[in-house]
Amino acid sequence: MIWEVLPRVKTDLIEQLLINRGITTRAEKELFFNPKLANFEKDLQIPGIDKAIKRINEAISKNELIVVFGDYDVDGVCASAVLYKALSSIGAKVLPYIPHRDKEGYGLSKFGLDYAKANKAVVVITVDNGIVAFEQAEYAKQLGLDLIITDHHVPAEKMPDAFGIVHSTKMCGAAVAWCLIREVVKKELANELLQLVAIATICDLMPLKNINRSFVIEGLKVLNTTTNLGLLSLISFCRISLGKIGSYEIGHIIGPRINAIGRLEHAIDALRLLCTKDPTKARSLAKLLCDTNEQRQKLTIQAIDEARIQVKTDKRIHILTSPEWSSGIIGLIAGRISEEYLQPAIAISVGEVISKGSARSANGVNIIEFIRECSEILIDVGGHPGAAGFSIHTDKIKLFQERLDELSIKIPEKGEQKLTIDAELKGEDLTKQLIKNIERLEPFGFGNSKPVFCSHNMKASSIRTVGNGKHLKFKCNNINAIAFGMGNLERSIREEEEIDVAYYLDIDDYDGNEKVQLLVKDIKTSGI
Ligand SMILES: [Mn+2]
Repeated sequence: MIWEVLPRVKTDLIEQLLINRGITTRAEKELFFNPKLANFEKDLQIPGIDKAIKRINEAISKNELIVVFGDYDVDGVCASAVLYKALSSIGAKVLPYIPHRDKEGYGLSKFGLDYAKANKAVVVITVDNGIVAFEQAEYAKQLGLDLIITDHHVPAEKMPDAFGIVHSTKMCGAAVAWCLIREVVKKELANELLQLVAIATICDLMPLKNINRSFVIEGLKVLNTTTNLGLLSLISFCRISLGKIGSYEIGHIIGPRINAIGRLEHAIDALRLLCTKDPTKARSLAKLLCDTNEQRQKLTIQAIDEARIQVKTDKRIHILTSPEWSSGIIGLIAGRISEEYLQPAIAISVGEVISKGSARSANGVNIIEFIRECSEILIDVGGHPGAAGFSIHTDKIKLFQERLDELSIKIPEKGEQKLTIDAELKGEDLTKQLIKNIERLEPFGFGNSKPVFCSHNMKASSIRTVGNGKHLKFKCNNINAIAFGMGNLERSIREEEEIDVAYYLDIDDYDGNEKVQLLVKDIKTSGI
């Protein structure tokens, strides 16, 4: 692994970390450390809100049914919950609708619009989808439905012909939905709903800067004292503690469980969890989400093993297919393969007539643009520069593979894996106080990554493995260090040898006794 240490331009470490994250001016720094949503009023006022609210108020006064058309991922589910709770609170008649991932697929569909019509709805509001639903918008018109699209995905050259559009790419879908209703609901409810926006912002991998940092910080405050019965049950099932939930817990523990049910079953149960007022139901739904997540984990591990067998390492894009893979996990397969092989990857769940694909970027490729170059072969395609999804007629997969192979000469050859390091530290710098100072930059996540440091010539001692030989535990200049998944290095490091380590700084509070700990990302010794 190549260590790329960012150039040191400031003596003060915090200043340096800010520069590394693109925060350079005084104004940017101010915003970073005072991340109040009120500072982003301009971004919150998305065009189209007034017209949409007028139509919603008309629906309320005429007692018309509104269908909220969501999506099955965390953002889509949270966005649906935001709108459902908000609209219900102001007296609207609301019916939420979340499509089935396998049977209906992503986004607004004729099927869904027929469902709305059959239920005598007059207004349909999409959340986290719809910005490229051209035909569906036409169809909604034919059915006499007033369609309001709220979305944050990348639009095509033109916008669909809908009654109203509320669109911003600056935030996640749940945040766009929140912007729509924030001024028409009670202040307390608007504030309470921010916890759902925070969960969605993190899980939809919005860069945690500017307005998204504000959404997460304000939402985390609410989440850490939440009274939402579903979230409380989920939190207790996952054995995490209220008051200690940060971006890590959302991204790695809460998010995957909300997602899993939509991957394998139906995401409507995740929406039910977020909306239920019945404690018994909250518990049974939380258990269902956790059980489904375990099943999802097993399936993913197996599928990734199968995908690895198909990888040809000289390719610049990996296109992997199987009729066995559920469309709910192909995004996870593509994600893992692109990470491991440092090139973009596409995983396709092959169906009898129609197949579903999911793509993840790597090596700087704008994957949605890249795939859109073959959009005439595909049934539909949507997404972001980092991740995209599409559907394709199964008999066209071969052609699609060939075309992408041809196009892939534009992708640079993969380099050696790089580890970007924020700064070099000396052994004596590694104090609890330093870690506390760095905590001011939290929450970490996409776009504001947890700082990585390196130290040279650190004396290794007490070297041993833990977790059945999987992980390596040792001391570096007498500071505890753990290297997850590096148990195999046990024999490559000698006691008292001087090594170079790259790591995250962490506080280990085992026994209630706070100690500095290095979470090691890479080790260099004279022998490796
Ligand atoms: Mn989204």
